[in-house]
Amino acid sequence: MNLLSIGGSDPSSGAGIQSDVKTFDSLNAYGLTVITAITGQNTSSFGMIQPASQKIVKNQIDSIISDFKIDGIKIGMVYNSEIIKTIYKELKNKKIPIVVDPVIKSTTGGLLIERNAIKDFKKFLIPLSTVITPNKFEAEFLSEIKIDSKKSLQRAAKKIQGMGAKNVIITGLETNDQITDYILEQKNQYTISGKKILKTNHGSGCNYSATLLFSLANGIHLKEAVKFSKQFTFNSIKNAKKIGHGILITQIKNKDDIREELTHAINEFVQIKNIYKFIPECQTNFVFSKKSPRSIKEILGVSGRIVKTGNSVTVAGDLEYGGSKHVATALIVMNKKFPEICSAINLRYSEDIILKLRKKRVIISSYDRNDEPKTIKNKDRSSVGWGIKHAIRNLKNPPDIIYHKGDFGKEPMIIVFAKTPTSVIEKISNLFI
Ligand code: PXL
Repeated sequence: MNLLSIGGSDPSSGAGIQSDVKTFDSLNAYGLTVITAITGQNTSSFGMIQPASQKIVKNQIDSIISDFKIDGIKIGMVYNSEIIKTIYKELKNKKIPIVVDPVIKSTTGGLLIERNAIKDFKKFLIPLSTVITPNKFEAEFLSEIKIDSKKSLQRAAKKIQGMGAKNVIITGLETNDQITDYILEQKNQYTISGKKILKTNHGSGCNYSATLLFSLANGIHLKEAVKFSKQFTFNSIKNAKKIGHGILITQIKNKDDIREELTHAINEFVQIKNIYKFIPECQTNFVFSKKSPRSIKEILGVSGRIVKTGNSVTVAGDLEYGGSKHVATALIVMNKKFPEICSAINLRYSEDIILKLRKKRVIISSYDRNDEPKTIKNKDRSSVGWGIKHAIRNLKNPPDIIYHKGDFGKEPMIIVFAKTPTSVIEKISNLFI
């Protein structure tokens, strides 16, 4: 997914396009940027603004839209009328989600739009917006309505919608211990509240609108998109850090290293020569766990499994926490005794492969499903848990491989265990191929 942020450069990387690139990247979207203005600012004060010329704004947009398929656009700082009109001309026929974040003032006091550009902002940019995300101050400024009651809040949102925005979200309304967003859709209005977190910060508004764009570009309904953005922004404020001498900068720590490594390892796995020969009838799952998983919900796996398609192997589904049942259950049991083991994959059993493995320096264990107590057999998924527990009961070191030879109606199976998906791939390449 490619997302474009049109906005100002903030050299502290707390807000503006730098912040948006970080947010998009953390969500595995590719971030493109068009710079409307260069600001000089840090966490204590706001310095100069140098707007970009109309020509270079147009050229940046042309360069990007002629090359990339863009899935969504966020518009932040636009500064002057020339830039506003240029953006309008370039984007007026676009049929993708556009989130307009009407930034007016920075937390450190800089004016992010010229006063005499407000009229054109309303005339040209608000009508482009799928969603506009003013905070209370920005909503009051745009609507010229003081928000001090539910009625005035609704009137302000309605007035902004009347300027041409499809949906309006007035963000960050503070009540006792909650922070509430008011959402006005075309035929629907509601509020979404979350825990309040009081930390003066630089970046939360940008984090919110950038994640909102990400969700909308993924086709997620506005209500769910707002919930996601609120949670993401809450976390970014909770993790905010004092990086400069002034106010805190929000931190995006949404990067899922587990997902990244498993994705990479699965890509390697499907490319191993002749690997299709090791995919069992019930197909393969490849899992990677968070530290000390308490349930399979903390273990990432392929929801639709890795399947054999002729002489090749394809990933049929998405990576999801809870996406694997059996291999994940096996891993939980293994991880309880050997906490360093966090990844596993199931492969097709054959006597030949076990004979071959026995000649190598690996720890192999097995279990016999015929030894399994009846009470366990009748319970779904407890078989594999029992089997692994049984197979490792006398081991001092973690095994590389556990197999069983099947049972009536149950396919025999091999499970390869390792600390990480990368070392699972290493084991498969060294031992099986
Ligand atoms: O958070 C609003 C914002 C957007 N864009 C730029 C900014 C700021 C706030 O400082 O500097 C460039």
